[in-house]
Amino acid sequence: MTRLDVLVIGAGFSGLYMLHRLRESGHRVLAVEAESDLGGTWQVNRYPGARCDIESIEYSYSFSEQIQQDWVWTETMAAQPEILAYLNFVADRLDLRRDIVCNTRVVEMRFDPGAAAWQVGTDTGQRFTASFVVAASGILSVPLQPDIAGADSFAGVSLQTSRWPAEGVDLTGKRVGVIGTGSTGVQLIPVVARQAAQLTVFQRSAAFTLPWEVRPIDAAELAELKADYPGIRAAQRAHPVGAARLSAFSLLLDMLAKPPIATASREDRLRAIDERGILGALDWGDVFFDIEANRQATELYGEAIARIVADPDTAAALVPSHPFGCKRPIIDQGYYQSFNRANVTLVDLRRGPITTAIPTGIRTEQGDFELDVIIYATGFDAMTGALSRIEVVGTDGRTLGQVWREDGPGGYLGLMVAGFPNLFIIQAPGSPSAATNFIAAMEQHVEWIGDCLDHLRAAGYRRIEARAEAQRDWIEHTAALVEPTVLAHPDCNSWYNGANVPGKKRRYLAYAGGIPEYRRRCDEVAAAGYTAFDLE
Ligand code: NA7
Repeated sequence: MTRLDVLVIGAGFSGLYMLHRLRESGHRVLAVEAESDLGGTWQVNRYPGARCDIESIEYSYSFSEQIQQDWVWTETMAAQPEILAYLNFVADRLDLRRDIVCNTRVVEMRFDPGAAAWQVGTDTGQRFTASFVVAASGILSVPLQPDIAGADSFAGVSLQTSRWPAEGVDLTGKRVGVIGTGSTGVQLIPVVARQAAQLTVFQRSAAFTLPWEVRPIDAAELAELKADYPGIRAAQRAHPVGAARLSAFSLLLDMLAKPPIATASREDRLRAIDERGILGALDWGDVFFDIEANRQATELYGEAIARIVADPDTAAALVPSHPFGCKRPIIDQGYYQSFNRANVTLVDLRRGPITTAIPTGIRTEQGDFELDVIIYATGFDAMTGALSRIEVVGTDGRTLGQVWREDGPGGYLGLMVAGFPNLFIIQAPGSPSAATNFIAAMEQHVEWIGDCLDHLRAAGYRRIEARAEAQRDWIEHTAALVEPTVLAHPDCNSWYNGANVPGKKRRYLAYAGGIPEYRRRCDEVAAAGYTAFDLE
């Protein structure tokens, strides 16, 4: 049994910074990591084309001037290998590895009220007693098993994007099927199209994508950026989505200030797509609040796709049927162009779904498709998935998974859940997390939790717990923020509101009020001595 002040679950972006922050202020802390190495999301999502959709200069730690000056980004939006290399660089620079236990998965946690501590069990048999636990287990870390009958009967190779083999996979000469056209599928498809002999894309929901060039950063530009880091970080900190430069979110937010489509003439609309292609189709101020405006923008989007995709049936099938803005728009690199290749076929599952996997491929109501490889890009049990798979037993005997299943996903400030004292969750439901630059939101969480734990130690408190009433108010407040937007539309089904997981209670999972406002509210609670929580 190892006795700790704080146990951190996970050694991805959040866990690494949490470990560092707590070690700096003298807490006895260890991080346990289920994978064989650190990196979290960027360790396991090694699929071809994996890349961040936020500029690296902002999708990176801001807490160390030395690290941001010393690290060299080579592209505007880094690909997975570069981000993983960056995390390894940070871990080495801060000497974090000595306090990370890899290949160890937390499987159970029980709160012992007498000791005011968590008893933690792992799959290796190693046990910990920790006064506090910080779950940095990731918001998109549990891949969803697709509900396709007979999946195991497929005789070829089955791959999951978020568990891609570290040694890579050669798809040359192969007949490949990709299931899923979310962010992952849209990144993967153009790359696989260039490699495979044949690519069949199985699309259940078409995606809105915003084409954007990812380009190399040369030494001169990087030097300029580095000289301006104070300005870049200040702008980022003041920005609602924590990314003032280009990102899928900032594109969306910038649209709010644009003229409405509802009153735009046919000429204005056509000019928009003449000049800016599919970006121009969506760039209107009213699409986020007015469903009819949204429908008109989608129609224009369809026209813009038809200018890129040569086959009219394929072009029509690529037009989404859900409102724009209710899923994270995807930054794409030649996605639509891929469908002009002779070796790429789109199967629109709205015309007839997959019925089963068969030894030779995929059977749909439209016919059979012979494949050597099936790639599942079918998403995640987001936000609540990782902790629901650990038996986290709280004070009323229910597990956290059970509480979220029965009462709906939630937490006070998106940081703690009533009934689970001394457990902090980085990016719990109700935190800005998924609606923002994850790294900016995560840094705020780590710093707030670090300050809170320092305070509890200094003031002699051994137990902190969210109050049920405060949590209820917070959940109502977060729901009210999205009520007037397309995010609340019944056709908005995605991991953002749990609709992608059968049985998950539907609730928008992120805080949509922006990081600065969120920070202000969290700081207010801290300045008042954390008395919004029950302290003992
Ligand atoms: P997403 O965005 O949840 O996308 C998953 C895709 O997989 C989506 O197109 C789903 O269609 C599709 N899907 C899921 N199950 C099936 C089955 N059974 N049959 C056919 N198609 C299916 O996950 P991503 O990994 O792409 O992106 C997650 C986040 O990672 C992203 O938002 C970024 O923040 C980074 P559906 O829409 O459910 O009809």
